[in-house]
Amino acid sequence: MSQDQELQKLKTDMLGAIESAPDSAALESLRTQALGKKGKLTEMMKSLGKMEAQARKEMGARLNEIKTVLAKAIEARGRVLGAAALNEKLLHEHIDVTLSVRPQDQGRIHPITQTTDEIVTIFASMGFKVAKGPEIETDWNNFTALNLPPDHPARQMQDTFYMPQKGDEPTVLRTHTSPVQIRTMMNQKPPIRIIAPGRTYRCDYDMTHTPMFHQFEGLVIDEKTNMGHLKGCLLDFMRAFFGIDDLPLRFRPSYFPFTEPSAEVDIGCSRKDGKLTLGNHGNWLEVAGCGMVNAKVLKNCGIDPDKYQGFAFGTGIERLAMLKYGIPDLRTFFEADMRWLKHYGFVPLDIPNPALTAAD
Ligand code: 2U9
Repeated sequence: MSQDQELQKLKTDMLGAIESAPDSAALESLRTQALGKKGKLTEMMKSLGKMEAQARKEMGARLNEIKTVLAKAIEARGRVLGAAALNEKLLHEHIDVTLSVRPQDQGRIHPITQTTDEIVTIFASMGFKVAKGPEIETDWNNFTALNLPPDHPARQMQDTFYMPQKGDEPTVLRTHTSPVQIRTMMNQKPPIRIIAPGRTYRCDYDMTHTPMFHQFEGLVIDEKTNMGHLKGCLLDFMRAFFGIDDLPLRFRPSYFPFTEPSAEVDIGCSRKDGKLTLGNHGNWLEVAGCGMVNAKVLKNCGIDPDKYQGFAFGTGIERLAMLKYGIPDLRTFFEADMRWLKHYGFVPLDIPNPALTAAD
């Protein structure tokens, strides 16, 4: 048999086998035989190098033509087999819509997850985006950029978990989510409107502090953003989150290195017989801190403070969850006690989420 006849036979045989391949496994094996690295055609391609120029050109073209024909045939057969397999599946599979739902007592949504979802939902409805960042941060992102001076108490070993050096720079477990805003300002141009929820770490453990806790902070930067916008934003949020339409909110002057001016945020409450009730009842409860972003912080992040200004705020997620859902002890959040989770956790799919309706 001449080489040409041999090639013709190979093509005819392979085409026949491909067209009658009974299933996709058989087709795959034919693909390897025909086109794979150890396949017949590849082998023949390898021997082209030893041929004379003219013969190599002719043989190369012929082999390529056969390769294309076989690849097309494999693809066509694949489509036919795929459609047949799907038809077969549709014929024999069916969904029993009368089946009852899976038992709902297997697992709970942790109150921190639920509360974070509620917070994000409300801020999303106000046009905020969620921003995230690493929990191991550089000393610069966590402290220096935020105008926290080297001798600030927050920087001391007994307050912050220091991590091994990264090159020249010390790293820390972030003590707040503020570095997320630093990163955002360094990488994006205003207008900026973000919230940053996440885990934060401080060397602390008692009735009201755990070494790991959750915060969310917000940041808005634009040309004319002012403190009135900040107060309106927090008022709308607190009312939506707690589901209390006339919940009062007030600012008390305060000091933070990263904001100027700064304020503590209080909401209305009553403390009758030692019982705390939120609402318009004449008493006040501190729930957050806030202020206009310090011009020095804007400058540190490459934003021109003569053109842009904005506000920031921060609060603890556990604190908001405890107030909203009547959870008395912070430490129980992280004890992984199934009885606690069954009591305070949320059933997946069953979404008793006032934030969803209050924010509409
Ligand atoms: C940038 C600029 C300013 C975020 C702010 C607070 C005030 C605040 C605490 C509340 C309770 C943290 O969980 S807590 O201990 N936070 O009082 N946070 S202003 O200000 C920023 C953040 C980032 C770049």
